[in-house]
Amino acid sequence: ADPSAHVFEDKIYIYPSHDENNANEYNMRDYHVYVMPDTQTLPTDLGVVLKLEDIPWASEYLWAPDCVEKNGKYYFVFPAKDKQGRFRIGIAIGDNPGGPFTPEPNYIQGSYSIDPCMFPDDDGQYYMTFGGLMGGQLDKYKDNQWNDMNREPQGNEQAKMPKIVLMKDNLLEMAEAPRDLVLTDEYGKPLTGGDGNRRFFEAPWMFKKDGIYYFTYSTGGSHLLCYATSKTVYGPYTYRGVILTPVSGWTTHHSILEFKGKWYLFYHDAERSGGVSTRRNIKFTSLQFKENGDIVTINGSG
Ligand code: FUB
Repeated sequence: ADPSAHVFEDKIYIYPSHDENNANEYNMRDYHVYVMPDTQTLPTDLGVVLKLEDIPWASEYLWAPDCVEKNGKYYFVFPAKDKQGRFRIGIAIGDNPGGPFTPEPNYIQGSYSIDPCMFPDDDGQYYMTFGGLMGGQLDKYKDNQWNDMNREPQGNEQAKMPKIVLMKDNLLEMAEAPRDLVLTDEYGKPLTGGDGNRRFFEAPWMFKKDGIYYFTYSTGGSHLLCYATSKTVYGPYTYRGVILTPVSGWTTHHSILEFKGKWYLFYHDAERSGGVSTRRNIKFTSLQFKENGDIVTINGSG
C-alpha cells in the first residue's frame, strides 16, 4: 500500500508500506522496496529493507514511507508509533535506492503524525510535508503541541491543515517549526472542517511542474485524491480538483512522478483482496495534464 514512487538511476523505485497477510488492522512491521526498469516490465521485489525490531525508538505501525536522494545517499523517511503510542517520523539511511536502510537512533525531533513526503525544491532546499487525521493523530495537535482535548474541526471551523517544514542540510533535523500548509477555495478562503470532499485528511504528496507547486492528498472518508496548487512552496495552495475517484477499500494514497517525459499516478486499492481495506495492492496508471495545468480526473473504479 501507500506507494511512493521515484526515479533514481533511471529506474522507478517504489517505496510502499506492507500490509500483513492476515491483518485486520493497519499494524505493519516492515518495509520492502520494488524496482521497475520501465513501465512495461513487472516490478522486482528487493526484499525487506527496514524492519520494526531494528528501529530503536519505534513500537508499532510502520505506515506510509517516502525516500529522497541527497549527495549520493538515500534517506528513507517513515512514520511509526513511539514507545508512548505517539506517531513520530524517522529517517533511515542507505547507499543505494534499493536499500537496505539503517535507522537513526531516534526520530526527527519535533516530528509527529504520519505520511511524510520529502520534497527537494529546485533551489536545493528540502521540505517535508506530513500529517494525517484520526488514526494519524494530526487532530490532536495545535501549534505543534499535543493536547488530548484537541479534536477535528467541524462545520465552518477552519480545517486542520497538513504540515510543511524546511529540513536542515543533514535532512535529519527540522530547520524550523512545522507550519500549516494552508489549502483554500478559489476565493482564497481556507477550507473548512465540514468540507469533507475537499479538506485534507492524509497522504500528502508534493511535486513541481512548469514552476507550479502541486500539493496532492486524500480526503479520507470521501475517499478522493485531490490537488491544490501554489506559486510558492509554503502556499497558500488553491484547491483545483479531483485526481482519482474512490477505489475499493477505505484508504486512498498515491504518488506522482514524471518518467521519460510521461506522468504517472501510483496508488493503491484493495482489489486483489476482494475489498479488504487492510490488505491493499499497488497500481499505476498514466496521468494527463491539460494545458492550463489541470489534472484530468481518473476513475478509481475503472
Ligand atoms: O497504510 C497505513 C495508512 O493508511 C497510511 O499511512 C495512510 O495514508 C493510509 O493509507
